Parts: sequence; structure tokens; C-alpha cells
Amino acid sequence: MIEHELSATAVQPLLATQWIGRTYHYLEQVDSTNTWLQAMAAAGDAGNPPAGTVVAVDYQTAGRGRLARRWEAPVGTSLLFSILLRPNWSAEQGMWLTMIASLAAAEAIEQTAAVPVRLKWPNDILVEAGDGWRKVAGLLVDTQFDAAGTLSTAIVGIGINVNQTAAQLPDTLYPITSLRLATGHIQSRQSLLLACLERLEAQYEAANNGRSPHNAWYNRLITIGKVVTVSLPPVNGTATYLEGTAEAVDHWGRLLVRTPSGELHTVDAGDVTLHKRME
Ligand code: BT5
Repeated sequence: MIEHELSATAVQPLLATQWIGRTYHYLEQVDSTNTWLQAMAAAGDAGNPPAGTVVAVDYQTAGRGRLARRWEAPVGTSLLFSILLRPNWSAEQGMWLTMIASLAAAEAIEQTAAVPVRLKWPNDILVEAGDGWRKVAGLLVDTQFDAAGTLSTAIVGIGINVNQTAAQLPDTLYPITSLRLATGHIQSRQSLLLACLERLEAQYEAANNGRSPHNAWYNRLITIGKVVTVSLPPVNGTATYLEGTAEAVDHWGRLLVRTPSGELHTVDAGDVTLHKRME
């Protein structure tokens, strides 16, 4: 029998990591890899499943984006996986998880598909597709805090459009693509997964040793200097928006938006959508 390219027996012997992916599950289908790993973590006792546990699938019946949005990908076309981390970091440091996972995915895509990668705040991964930057991947970080407010468990979910044709991509408000469309070649999901896990471990170790990922992440952001519309959490059921120029991102990953009246607003990633203007 030919091994599935994402099966444990195919992936684990090729892993260059110490702990990420050492516990590894491949499943044909789940609702959402983040939800599945969350349930595993909730059912386990202390330290179980271990930090670094990975689940990768061929299909999600209820793939999740942020804020109850959906992540859609036809069977076998994408890299859909989640990693369990147990950081014991301060709550403020939570955004570092998005930073290191974005950087890991960016580096892995550049390494395996040889295409330039930039990031759009807070959690989009973009590639140059010939006609500008298009979203090729997204991150979903689910966090849990212990009684002392420490970030105890985090599930980092990554969805990368690998081999979709144009017809297989969902309709979106902004430009999206797959690595196949951006490069003109079918790409190996296995090589990409191995590279992502290896880069994530390196990024995580550096962050865990106190080295901030901020500068590397900031340097890849296309958002800075752009006019953005931020949709804030609804107030009494009414949508509220903030339009201004994205001036910077602070050390903890919050976006600083200057409105036309000159006020500077600090925007937390968890609560917002950036509308329009990827160019
Ligand atoms: C994201 O959310 O970009 C995070 C996506 C994370 C997906 C991974 S897959 C493995 C793991 N398990 C999960 O259940 N999720 C994670 P957000 O920024 O909210 O973007 C969601 C929006 O992206 C949707 O509302 C669609 O407009 C668009 N979208 C849906 N599927 C897409 C795709 N395949 N490629 C590009 N955009 C997509």
C-alpha cells in the first residue's frame, strides 16, 4: 500500500524537529483541526497531549477562520494542520504566537515554493501572484489561560492553499490564490508541512528564550503606511468602523491607526477585520 504523503509513517521519519510533530496524527477528515486538538487537550490530563502535538488532515467539514468565519478547501488540495503549544507566557505575549507562526509559514513557503511571501496584519499570509499580493494562507490561534492569567495552552491552526486550481478557490472579498497558481507548479504538501514544523520549532525556541519575533514579522507586513478600515466589535448590535492610516504595530502586535482627525487608536488583533486595500 502506498503511504499517504501526510501520514505519520511518511512524515515522522523525515522530521528535523526535536519536539514539534513528535506526536502526530493524520486524519482524512475532521470538523476543524483546531477544534479536534482543543477537544484532545480538554480531555487529557496535565501535560497530555504533549506540547508539539500536530494534527494534519485532508479535509475539514467546518474549517474555521477568525470571528466565526469559515475556511474552505476541497479534499486533498491544501495543507490544513494544527499544533498544540504550552507556552506559559504572559497574556500580552499571546500575539507572539501569531508572529512566530506567520514567520514559520512564510519561511517554509519561500523555502519550498521559492515565491516571495509577505504578511497582512493580523493573520494573513500573502504571495506575489504576478498581479500583486494575494492571500495564500491564514492562521487561527486559539488560546487558553490558567487561573493566574498565564497563557497555558495554545492551538495554532494553519491553512495553506497548496494545489487548488482557480475554480477550486472560494469567492472572497479580497484576492486569494494557491501556491500552484502562484508558481505554475504542483507543490508537495509533505515538504511544506515538514518545513513549517521545522521553522515553527526554531521560531518558538527563539521566542521562548526571550527573543522577540517583532522585527522580523514587522519587516514582512504590507499593512504599514496603508489606509485601512477596521471593523470593531459591534456596539448594541451596530457595526462600527474606524478608518485611518496604519502607522505601526507595537511590540505586542497591536495595530496603531491614525484617523484623519489625528487621533491614534490602538487596535487589538482579536477583535477586528481589516477591510479593503491589499495593494
Ligand atoms: C483565517 O481567518 O485566515 C484563518 C484560517 C485558518 C485556517 C486553518 S486550517 C487548519 C486550522 N483549523 C481550522 O479550523 N482553521 C485553521 P480569517 O482571517 O477570518 O479569514 C477567513 C476568511 O477567509 C473567510 O471569511 C473567507 O472570506 C476567506 N477564505 C475562506 N477559505 C479560504 C481559502 N481557502 N483561501 C483564502 N481565503 C479563504
